[in-house]
Amino acid sequence: MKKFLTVFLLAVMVLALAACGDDEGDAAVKSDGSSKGEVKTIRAGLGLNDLHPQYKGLVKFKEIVEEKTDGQIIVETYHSGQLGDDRTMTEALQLGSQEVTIPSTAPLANFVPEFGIFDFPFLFPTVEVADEVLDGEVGKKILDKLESQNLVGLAYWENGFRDVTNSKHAIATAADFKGLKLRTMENELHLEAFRALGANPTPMAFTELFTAMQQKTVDGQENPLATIYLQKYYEVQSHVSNTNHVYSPFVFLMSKSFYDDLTEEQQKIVREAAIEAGEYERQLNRDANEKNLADLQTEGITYTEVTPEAREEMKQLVQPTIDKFTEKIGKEIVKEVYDAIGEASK
Ligand code: KDG
Repeated sequence: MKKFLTVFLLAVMVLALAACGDDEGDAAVKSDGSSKGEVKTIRAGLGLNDLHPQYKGLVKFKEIVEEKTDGQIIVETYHSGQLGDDRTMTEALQLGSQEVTIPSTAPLANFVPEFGIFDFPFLFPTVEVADEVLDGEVGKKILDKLESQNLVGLAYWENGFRDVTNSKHAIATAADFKGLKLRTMENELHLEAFRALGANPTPMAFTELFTAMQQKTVDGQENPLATIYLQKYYEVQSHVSNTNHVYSPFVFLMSKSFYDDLTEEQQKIVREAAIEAGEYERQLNRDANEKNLADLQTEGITYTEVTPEAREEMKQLVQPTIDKFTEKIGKEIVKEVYDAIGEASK
């Protein structure tokens, strides 16, 4: 009986230790009782809500990764800024206290300035050209620069062409921006470009935006139509215009310390899953953007068309800002991006 008790107690201790795991992950047991090995958890956070194509893309990433790793990597998904905003989540990845986030390139330019190029107003003519350039050589070259920041860039996803909304009046030409208090992303180039258009821009985290519009701290903001509709900005904004002033990419980021700890096979799985889920997200996003202008009008928002001539005037006004940031970021890499756009546009 004593021997049985000793064996029983030892077994309980071993099981308890296995359940505690270590910092790296926990050992999991397959249904047949054999061990799956160490289980790693990815905490993935977004600023947008769970209706947005970005979140649906993240769920797709989760499904692919959990299936292909046979549950050795678990993905926990968080939306609506539950884990923080783009900047704070990117910092958490650097520290290793979060594993994945998918910010816009604009706040990421504060970590790797070259991402700022993609936020040059009126840079990409179409989404197809954007795909080709971002997924091509120069896009990859800029992703690789994240490594020095303790980050790994696995893929570009799509936020989309951004449009302006506000609660004051219709925006048809550059003159209509005059004095408008506009929230921008936390990015110097965005701030200067809107100042050049005559607006009064203020940088703010996405997570604070709805309340700022509701409390009228700002008159307006700019985001793709899918975001404007799915985040219900029509409840606090009355006008939208198709300014299409910038194509905004998302970057699928992983903490470098987490990525380095994965096996080679797992690294391949997460990389391919980020790309596959990104293709899915881009398509959903394009479908949403096409549909959501009508949805916004149904909700009572007034739509104002920006003519090509009016857009041309906006382009002229922001050109000095583009020239300034070309110098700041580096003429060579900017030229590489322009050359790639030229090639992709043929
Ligand atoms: O999940 C992404 C959002 O946090 C953010 O990037 C959305 O475009 C955005 C903005 O305006 O901040």
